[in-house]
Amino acid sequence: MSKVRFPQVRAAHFVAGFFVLMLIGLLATGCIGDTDTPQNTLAPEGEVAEKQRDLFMLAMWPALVVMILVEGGIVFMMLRWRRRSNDEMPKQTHGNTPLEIGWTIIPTIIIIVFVGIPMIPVLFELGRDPKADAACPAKNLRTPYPVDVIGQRFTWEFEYPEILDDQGEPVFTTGELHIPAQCEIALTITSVDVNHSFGVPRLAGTRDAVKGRDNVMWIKADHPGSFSGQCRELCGTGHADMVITVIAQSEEDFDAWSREMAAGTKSVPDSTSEDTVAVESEE
Ligand SMILES: [Cu+2]
Repeated sequence: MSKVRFPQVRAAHFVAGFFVLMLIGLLATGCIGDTDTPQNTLAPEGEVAEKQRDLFMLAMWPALVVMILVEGGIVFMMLRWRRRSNDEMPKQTHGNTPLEIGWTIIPTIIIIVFVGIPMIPVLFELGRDPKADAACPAKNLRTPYPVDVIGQRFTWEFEYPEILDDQGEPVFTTGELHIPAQCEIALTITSVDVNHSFGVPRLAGTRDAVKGRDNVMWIKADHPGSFSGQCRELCGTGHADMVITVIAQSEEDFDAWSREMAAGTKSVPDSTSEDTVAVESEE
């Protein structure tokens, strides 16, 4: 009887396998590395995002090799030693201590040496406090250039302690963060209501905005341009509207913008609404 059913079972397996492969293919299209998408983490344009991308690659390539070896081994063994029609029961074995110790210790050593140890200095560099930046081309600016980031339902407000208006108060923008390009920026991130998360993928990973807490992170844009981001912590009905546009400006442009803001001749919030795809340079 099983001989009659066998081809049908096989066909069903083939169809199921085919659909699983199609589904994986469909899902994989979401990973297409189109570098023109504005929030592509894998196309960094700032030092922090570059280091984070490198960390990701450092973990991903060994993981890919392991996956191919393990999955390849499983498929090979399934095919090589599958049950053929009327095979007798094969010899039964239970455990192999030297093998098990070997495949526990060797991969652990490989991961510690090739992934763990190289990651440690990068993690400390990413997590360090913002520091003065001798490479910043705008010599008249204090570095790290400080900006306070305040998340609130459903906008981002950016306060510039270095730019004071005629009342001596720091100026602010909403939705748009202006920074000098190629200079280290010290962001102090907080919230006035629920938790939010500040994230501009081409410049850096995310940092939570939590009421009553100041979370500090440093960012640096490689060149003048516009970089898009958004709140990455579901914070309510207007969450999707909490977009961020970072405008990195050349020394002269940032200086001119700062003076306009201080003089109150620049409308607040800033009205620039060009596309937020990162551009090579914006003069
Ligand atoms: Cu939010």
